[in-house]
Amino acid sequence: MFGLFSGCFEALLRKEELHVLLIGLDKAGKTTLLERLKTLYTDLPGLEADKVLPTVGLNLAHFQALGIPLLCWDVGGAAGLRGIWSKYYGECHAVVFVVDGADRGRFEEAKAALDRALADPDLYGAPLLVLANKHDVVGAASPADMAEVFGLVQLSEMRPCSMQAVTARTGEGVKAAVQWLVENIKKSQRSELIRRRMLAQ
Ligand code: G3D
Ligand code: MG
Repeated sequence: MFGLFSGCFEALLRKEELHVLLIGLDKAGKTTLLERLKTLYTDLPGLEADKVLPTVGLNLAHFQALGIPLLCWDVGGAAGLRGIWSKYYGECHAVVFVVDGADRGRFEEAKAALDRALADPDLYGAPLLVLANKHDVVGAASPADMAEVFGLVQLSEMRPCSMQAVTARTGEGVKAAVQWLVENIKKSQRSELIRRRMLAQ
């Protein structure tokens, strides 16, 4: 019986576009990551890293990964733009929080921004993937050290969480990160919550 339900749920997910919200401080590498996702998963290559401009509004990427259609929202991360993040919380299936792993001087600011976001009830239960970006930079913090700084063990009491190292510029680690996202969104009850909320509108 469970197999039948989970099969139906899987079929529904295949039709529905899943929403992933990319947030993090400015210069963490969110837009570079978004463009890398386009290059890895679509026929139209994204912009190369040296063509990416600071984000003021919103950038989007639609693509299919592991048979599931995904829509990524990349929202500006400068201090004056972070208030916009919450507009996307209610409809996102998962959050990707991008951190510049080489910029230890901003870890505290990044952790505070992440904690503020996760305290919003509209993100209830949303799987969280923290990406330690710029892993190519010599001296970048290891994902284990960053998991400690960002309190991943405590965060995982409230939601599925993972910390993974990536290099958005080259794409290293990005496919493994997307796989974690898709698998955890599939397992999450949040998808059902969002579906009900959308049907009620
Ligand atoms: P944001 O969208 O989070 O604000 P951007 O960040 O994607 O605009 O990237 C900010 C800077 O970080 C860019 O450099 C970009 O090339 C760089 N960057 C992004 N990802 C990586 C990475 O994986 N490795 C390294 N070494 N740099 C990366 P500039 O020089 O344009 O500011
Ligand atoms: Mg940007």
